[in-house]
Amino acid sequence: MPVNPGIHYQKAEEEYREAVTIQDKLKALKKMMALVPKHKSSENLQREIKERISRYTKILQKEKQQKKGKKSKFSIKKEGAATVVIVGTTNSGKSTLLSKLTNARPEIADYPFTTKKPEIGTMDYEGIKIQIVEIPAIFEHFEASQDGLALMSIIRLADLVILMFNNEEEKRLLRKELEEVLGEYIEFEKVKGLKDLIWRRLRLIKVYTKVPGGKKQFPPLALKKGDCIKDMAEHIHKDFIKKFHFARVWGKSVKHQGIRVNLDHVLEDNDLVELHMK
Ligand SMILES: Nc1nc2c(ncn2[C@@H]2O[C@H](COP(=O)(O)OP(=O)(O)OP(=O)(O)O)[C@@H](O)[C@H]2O)c(=O)[nH]1
Ligand SMILES: [Mg+2]
Repeated sequence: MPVNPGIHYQKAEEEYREAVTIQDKLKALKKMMALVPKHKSSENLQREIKERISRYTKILQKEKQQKKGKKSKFSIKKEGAATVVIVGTTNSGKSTLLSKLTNARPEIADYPFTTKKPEIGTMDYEGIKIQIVEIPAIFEHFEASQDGLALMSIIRLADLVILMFNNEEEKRLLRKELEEVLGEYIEFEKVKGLKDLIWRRLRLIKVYTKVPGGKKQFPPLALKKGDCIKDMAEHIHKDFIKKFHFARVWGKSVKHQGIRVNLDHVLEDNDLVELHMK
């Protein structure tokens, strides 16, 4: 069946072609999206419109950010195997925790709102680097505050959030303020083994490699749970798959230690992989 989008659609398309500003282009595209027939033969067209909408929306957002100067102010370059963000109310011990987990030395003081910008540190977990970021304290109507949006977007991009608060009321405040951006999170408790908990909740595994006759390499590689040897490829070398012959694996993922496996073998935490290349 040919795509027969109708007169209103055609008008919207004309508007789109004639639009000069990005705002007008987006407006017309959204009209086109609403008017395009939603059947199978127009799937390509629908996809094309969607892609254009997303492209123009991104440009617009970028422009807005640049105008407000927010991007340069707080954008954080993700580094390491994952990014964990410490978020909480004031004086809940965020900076204290950051300085315990990482090499960062943020100011720690008993007056409120000591931390005024994101503080960044690196946690070493058995050779794997994990980025940890402390966000300035959350308060009521946070998103509408001066740096609210920029800081919220850092929280949104986190692989894991550690929530810190002094009492139940503050916990409720955090839940409410962060509703839109909170993905994976843990509530901080003074427990030993926080580093291990972070590692487990990030759902990462560390895998050691060696060459035949060689020693176990350090540091290990950080992979996602469920990753196989093929997924290791991008962490090692782009020619890896082409040159791969077979591997031998020691660890939890194999019944028989040192057994030969192929690219699709799924790895587990602490596995040792001996790579045999062509
Ligand atoms: N008693 C006690 N005091 C703590 C603990 N953790 C932090 N403090 C104290 O609480 C105060 C605030 O600690 P920070 O680590 O600066 O807290 P924060 O959440 O970063 O605070 P802001 O950046 O100001 O929002 C300091 O005086 C710390 O010494 C703790 O576990 N026990
Ligand atoms: Mg602080």
